Amino acid sequence: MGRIALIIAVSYGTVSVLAIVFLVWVGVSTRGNQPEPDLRKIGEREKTWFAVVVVLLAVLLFSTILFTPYGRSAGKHAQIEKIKAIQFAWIVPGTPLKTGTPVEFQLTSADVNHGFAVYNAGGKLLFEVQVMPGKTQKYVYTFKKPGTYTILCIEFCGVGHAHMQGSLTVSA
Ligand SMILES: [Cu+2]
Repeated sequence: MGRIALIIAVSYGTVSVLAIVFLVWVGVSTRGNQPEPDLRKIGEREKTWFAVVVVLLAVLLFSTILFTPYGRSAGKHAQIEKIKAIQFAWIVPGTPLKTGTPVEFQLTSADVNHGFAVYNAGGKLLFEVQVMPGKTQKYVYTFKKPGTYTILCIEFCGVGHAHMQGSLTVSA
């Protein structure tokens, strides 16, 4: 498991455990014969829980927001790969790509929305980026292993969508 996946898993796991504890507490505290509720006390409790939820959401947001893949800088030694999507093909310039150095994909579309998805030789999806007409979509990815990677379109873009394939060759 990567570092980012671990951070996200721990964050969501923590919030899930707290949510379960809260639900059990609500279940236990509302069981049986209850005396007339003290509305002022309930109001205070609601305010406390509201604050707790806001704090938890803020912690979840700020502990994960820096790990979103967009806006990443590739650095000055980046390899640039300009790929164009058309109905129904990927136009790949075939720049020799190397492992260990960030690749900045600059993706454009000549017609409609496409989904640029890159898979390794084992068929595992590595990443996916939306490609929109009229915009250059950038995405930075560093390949760790040499080999041939498959590009598929995973945004339905018309009758020939299923044939929209390409490949990238990465050497060590
Ligand atoms: Cu498509």
